[in-house]
Amino acid sequence: MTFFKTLATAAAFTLLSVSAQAEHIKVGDLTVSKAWTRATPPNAKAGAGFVTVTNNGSEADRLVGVSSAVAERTEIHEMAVVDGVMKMRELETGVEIPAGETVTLKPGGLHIMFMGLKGKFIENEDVPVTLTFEKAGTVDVHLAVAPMGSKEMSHDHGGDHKHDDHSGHGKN
Ligand SMILES: [Cu+2]
Repeated sequence: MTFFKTLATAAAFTLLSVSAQAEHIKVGDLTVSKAWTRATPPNAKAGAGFVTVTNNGSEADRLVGVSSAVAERTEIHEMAVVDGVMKMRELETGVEIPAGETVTLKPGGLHIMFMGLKGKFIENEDVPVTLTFEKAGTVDVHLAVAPMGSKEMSHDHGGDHKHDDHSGHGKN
């Protein structure tokens, strides 16, 4: 009995560590990959998460919601430079995933916004989130936590962001 228990535990553990590195999750016609976030500094109130979604189907879908137990609120945001200033806003109707295309959430663009963080994001750990798509439904993914500041983006909420070119600390 103990032997089988140990085996099962080992198998579960292996699955977890593999998923953190290269998770490709299928839901309906969609594939979710490159799910990641960044370690947060102490007392951070907000964080951003990123995923890549490929639509292998013949109809457009939409990422309409994200939820996670790690934050009080989770929204879908867009960042854009307006008059030389980085601003972000909530996309209330979500993000369209056109048929046959791939949409990438990444620093400086579309992102998942965690607000009211309940704890730190720790490097090499996973942050569980549930994505909701209009047609494909819901899917659980784990965001792999990259080092703090991977691809610099200051992300304090509420204010405007000045665009910062001083991101040259060699990571990424
Ligand atoms: Cu945001």
